[in-house]
Amino acid sequence: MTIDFFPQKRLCVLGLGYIGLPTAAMFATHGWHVTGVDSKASVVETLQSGGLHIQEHGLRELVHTAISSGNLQVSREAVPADAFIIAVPTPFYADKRADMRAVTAATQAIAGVLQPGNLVVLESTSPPRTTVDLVQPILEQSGLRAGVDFHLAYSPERVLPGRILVELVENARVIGGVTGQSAETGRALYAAFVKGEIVLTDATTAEMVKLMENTYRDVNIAIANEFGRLAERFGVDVWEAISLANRHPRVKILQPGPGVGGHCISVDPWFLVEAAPDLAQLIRQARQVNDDQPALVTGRIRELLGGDLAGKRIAALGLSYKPDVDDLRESPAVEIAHLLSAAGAQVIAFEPNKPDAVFEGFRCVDTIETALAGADLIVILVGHRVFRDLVPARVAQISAARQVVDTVNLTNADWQKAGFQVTRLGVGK
Ligand code: SAJ
Repeated sequence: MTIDFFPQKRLCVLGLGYIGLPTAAMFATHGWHVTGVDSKASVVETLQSGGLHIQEHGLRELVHTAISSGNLQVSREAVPADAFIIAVPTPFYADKRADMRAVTAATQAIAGVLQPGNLVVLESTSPPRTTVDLVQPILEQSGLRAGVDFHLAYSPERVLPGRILVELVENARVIGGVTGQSAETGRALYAAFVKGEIVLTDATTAEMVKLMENTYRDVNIAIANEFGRLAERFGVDVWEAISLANRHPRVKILQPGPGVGGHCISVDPWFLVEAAPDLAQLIRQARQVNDDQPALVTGRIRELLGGDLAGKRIAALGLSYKPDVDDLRESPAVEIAHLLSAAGAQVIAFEPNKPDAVFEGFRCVDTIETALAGADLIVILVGHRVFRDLVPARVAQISAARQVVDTVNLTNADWQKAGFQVTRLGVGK
């Protein structure tokens, strides 16, 4: 006999960002009646009027299908449901402490409508013990007890921006319950569309798993960046050296670059540092190495331009935090543009996935031609596909600049042939 955990299949998803919206739309197209909740009026209005406030491959169609079927409704208020998913952001304060205000507010909203038998799942990346020490007590203010009257679990999202809809379905999903029954109820929820393995554990282990995954990647990128610095000192091309080292059957070095951005990998390791500063020393050091990359790139450009950036016109190609996404959060490319302009350079930036981006301190333009024309130096900050497809001879016609700084190793010998002097990050002379 199979137990019907959710007879009415009513789900309320709090937070309609890069994770919450795809998740809500996915459930809505798999038989659930979903209310998506966002505290921002602009997000709710945009979605209600058929628009989309974020870009992600395939998301527009999925959200359209979900809303037009009537299975996805959007609101500013949490509503009673069988299950709740919290997918709000957990940024950090200037001193790197986790800012849990959005999680707290979402949890309070759920506490106001919680009913016996409900399931609440926290998906937001959070410091260890958040589910049991922060979320559970707030929900229990309803008078109901976690693991007894309602189910409570933590399930980390692990999808890669750019591949969210594929990975939501295919990735293995970890569900950590405050009790075994809470975890089992979580499995019954996500089984609606998850094809990857669903693995059950306790809530704090699940939180730790998420933080370990992103920290592991951050530390590995840090060592790639440090190898880049060493390669420059020893006259080595780090990109070639990494590719050769990776022929070893047990070595898989990641790629150096202008720094680590996005809302996850550059943020999450701090949650471990904050929770145990005496223990998380390697993690803190790796964060520092990655955070120093933008200043390092800015320093290289200054050297190439004779030690003074004042009045120099620099075309900055790419602003997003990684290739082929429109997300500019915590982007090292944006930081480099700011650092260059703070040093007196006139930065003209072009981000093909967000041509209407606006920043104080430097100018953004909506065509690559406008960015290139009149530049003294071109810096490639993001390995976008469109930049890989650039024809150097054509760039040489548009721009008088003959200096190119490539932070992501996308240039090839054709750039030199077209007359450019190319400086690749991590390549020593
Ligand atoms: N980066 C490098 N070198 C590399 C790989 C990445 O410099 O070799 C940089 C990127 O350019 C970017 C940053 O790191 O600035 C992060 O990019 P990413 O593609 O590594 O990761 P995210 O932040 O887009 O997504 C990560 C993923 N986590 C892991 O791969 C362990 C994703 O699975 C998570 O769901 C996501 O964080 C999240 O939301 O936590």
